[in-house]
Amino acid sequence: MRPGPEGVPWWRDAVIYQVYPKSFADSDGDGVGDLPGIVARLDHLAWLGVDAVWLSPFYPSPQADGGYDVADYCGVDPALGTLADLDELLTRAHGLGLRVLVDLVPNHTSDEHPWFRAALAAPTGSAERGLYLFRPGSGPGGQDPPNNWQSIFGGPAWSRVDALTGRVEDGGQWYLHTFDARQPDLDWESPLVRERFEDVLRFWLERGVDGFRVDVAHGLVKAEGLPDWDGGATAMVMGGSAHAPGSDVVDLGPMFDQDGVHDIYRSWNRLLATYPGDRAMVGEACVEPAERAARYVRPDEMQQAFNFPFLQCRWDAEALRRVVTVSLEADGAVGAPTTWVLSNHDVVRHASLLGWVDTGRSPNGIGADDPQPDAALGLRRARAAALLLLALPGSAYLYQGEELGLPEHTTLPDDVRQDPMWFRSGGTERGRDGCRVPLPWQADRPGFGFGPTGRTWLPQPPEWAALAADVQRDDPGSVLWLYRDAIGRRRSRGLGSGWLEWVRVDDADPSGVLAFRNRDVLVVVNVGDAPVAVPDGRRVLLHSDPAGAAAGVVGADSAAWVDMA
Ligand code: TEU
Repeated sequence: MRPGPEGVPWWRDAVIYQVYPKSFADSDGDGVGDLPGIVARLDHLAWLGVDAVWLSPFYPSPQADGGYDVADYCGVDPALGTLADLDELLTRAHGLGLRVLVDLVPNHTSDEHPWFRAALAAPTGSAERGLYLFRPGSGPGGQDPPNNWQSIFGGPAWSRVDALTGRVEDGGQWYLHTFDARQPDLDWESPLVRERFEDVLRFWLERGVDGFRVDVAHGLVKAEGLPDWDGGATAMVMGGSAHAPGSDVVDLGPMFDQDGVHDIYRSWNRLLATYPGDRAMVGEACVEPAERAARYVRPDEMQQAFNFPFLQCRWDAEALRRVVTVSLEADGAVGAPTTWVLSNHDVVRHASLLGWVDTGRSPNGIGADDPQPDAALGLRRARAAALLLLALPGSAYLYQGEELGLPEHTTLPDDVRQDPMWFRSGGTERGRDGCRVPLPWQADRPGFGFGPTGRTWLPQPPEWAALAADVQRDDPGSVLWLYRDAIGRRRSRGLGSGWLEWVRVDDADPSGVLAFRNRDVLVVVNVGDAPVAVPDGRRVLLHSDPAGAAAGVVGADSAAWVDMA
């Protein structure tokens, strides 16, 4: 594996590529991606030049939430492969110099997890029930939920136990599920839950994983007494986009960002430290403001947390400058590297979000009858955004397919949708299927070469033919090559471990241009309308727009790296 500078752990400046296993590559032709499919395509990631892979859940799961409903934390879903396949994946990835992070889903299990099955079978007040948040209902006979919390996917966050067991229980028992009803929340006040998860961590660390992505890291501990909350559910979802970065503390309610969560990460930090090789954790802590999120990456907690305010930021120079500055300051204050991310499996792909004039919107999915983004504008901006993302100091997260410039599937037929958000919202939220469509590898093969039979568990948009990986490999002007070149230069110039200094490009309108120095590279991102000239006599290392490169300018919605050495 690439040696870091002496004593500097690999994750501080890593480029980490998120694989959503069901949609990356299919080896057996059933239309669902799998672990052998990933193994067969690892050379793509090595060629791209990333440092690590984060695998979204591949565990046994009824797939009520795309695998984030885990029925066995120490296994592999038979549809995705076997533990031996996972071992093979680790060996092959490590052989190619790629680290591997696996997804840990500790806030909730699947309703089919044996722990929950046992809890349902056991009586009220039993030790088995103690692993989860079972509570008596309110109102006469416990007919109403214990409190007014709403599920993030829509509807109440509580479901009745008797609906599952068919047994009437005194006081009408309910169980809490922050997400789908098939994802019961664990009770992290229970020492047994803590013990069992430490075993899960050990299981994977011993198998050789390099660390964990921690799902809903801000949600494990709930406020004592589970008090009512009138803030609704939307405010919890990644904080929404209403709050400016750097704003005051945002109350996320009694279900999120409780002080008690930090004890858990401190204990996991100690556990990881007993294994060799800089094992790391990255937290999905949807917490604002940045200072509050930085508490998850204090020296004795997790190594990284996702930078959701950056992902949600408008295409606006002032807003971007602000979110970058605030993030660097907040993480810098605790000695942690900042992370940068544009897309993941929960949000509309940024090549589509950036194709709207109003880039401040972040809907939960796009449907055929919604206003459609401008694909050409989105792609142009996505190319520029890639040069911003990969020039920033710290660690960068890529979501599978963004290196191909893939847009969201914005016209998926509603009858193929699978996201529980679509069902629980009664069809008012399209959900996240549009960013989870199987990848196009080969333009002229059925299913764009996703697997051997052409089957794909979600249909691919026909326009993806032009974006297939094999077509882009043959085109040095493609998005794929832009990502590869940027990752290579980022490494050779040490940008990930560099530092940022905002500068002005002399003839630029400062309101539309983002310009900074990182080591000996000048980065110019033009989100305005007026073109900016490249400084005289300086060589352009990378440009998101070939026409601008030829003309020696950075035009609207483009970006360049300029050599200042
Ligand atoms: O997401 C946590 C989370 O807060 C989500 O509500 C997220 O903000 C939302 O999907 C955005 O639309 C994690 C996983 O990333 C997600 O895929 C899972 O569905 C969720 O946890 C439950 O495990």
